[in-house]
Amino acid sequence: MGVRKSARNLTSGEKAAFVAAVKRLKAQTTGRNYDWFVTTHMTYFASVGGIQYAHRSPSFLPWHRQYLIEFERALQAFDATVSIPYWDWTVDRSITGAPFTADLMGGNGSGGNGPVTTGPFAGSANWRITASASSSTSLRRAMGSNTLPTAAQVTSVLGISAYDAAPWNSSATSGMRNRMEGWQTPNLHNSAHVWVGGHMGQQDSPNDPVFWLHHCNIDRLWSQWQTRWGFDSSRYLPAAGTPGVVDLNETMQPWTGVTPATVLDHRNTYTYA
Ligand SMILES: [Cu+2]
Repeated sequence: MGVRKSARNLTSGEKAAFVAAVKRLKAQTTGRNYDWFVTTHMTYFASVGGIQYAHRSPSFLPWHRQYLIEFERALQAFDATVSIPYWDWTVDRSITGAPFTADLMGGNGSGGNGPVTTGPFAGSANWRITASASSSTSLRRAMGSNTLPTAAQVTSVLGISAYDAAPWNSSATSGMRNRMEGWQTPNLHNSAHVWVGGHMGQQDSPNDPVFWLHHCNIDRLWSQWQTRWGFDSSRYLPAAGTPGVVDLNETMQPWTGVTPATVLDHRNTYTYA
């Protein structure tokens, strides 16, 4: 079972292993390769068949949990020691600190919204973007245009006992999920996408490998919320009969046999250090 660690605590060997596995998945030309993950995120960015799976809906958290599990399994097929690290942006708040170092994610883009110039993903020769919402073939970042969420803001969101609330979308004014996703103050998940900028601000955001570290942290915060309020199925809403969203026992596309209920308890698959 994998243990997901903070990016700031990875050894240089663990950083190199993670980067190498990501690059091997990117180089894979068939099957569920890196670009499959990017295009899947683009497809499910909006509603599919009238259902909001990945965003602006209760299944934001379980959909991305399954998405990260699949990505992590794909990396582990190359190197069984690899787990996705998390970026705790309440602690690591600098453009030049972890995880934006030359031995992991690399740093900022040049100019306003330009190509990343340092690290393993700098320039299209090292990391060519092919499945994209824009024409750039180089990874772009424009970091620091807003303020990252604080530890106090995280604490406030984790203290909300209700998982989600009607109308079950980006307009929900109560419940934990919409604050965690970021359409209600304090806008946790969305704020960090905006703070990195560039590709991270677009629907093809998984083109930036820091996407996985950010979503790993969001999943970790959900796990902390579950540790406090419960991992059982009563801690997901809505339960049944809700149009346009994924109820507790409804399938989450593009997977088969995967529902919010099947991913609620992750503790036999991975844990957080
Ligand atoms: Cu995201």
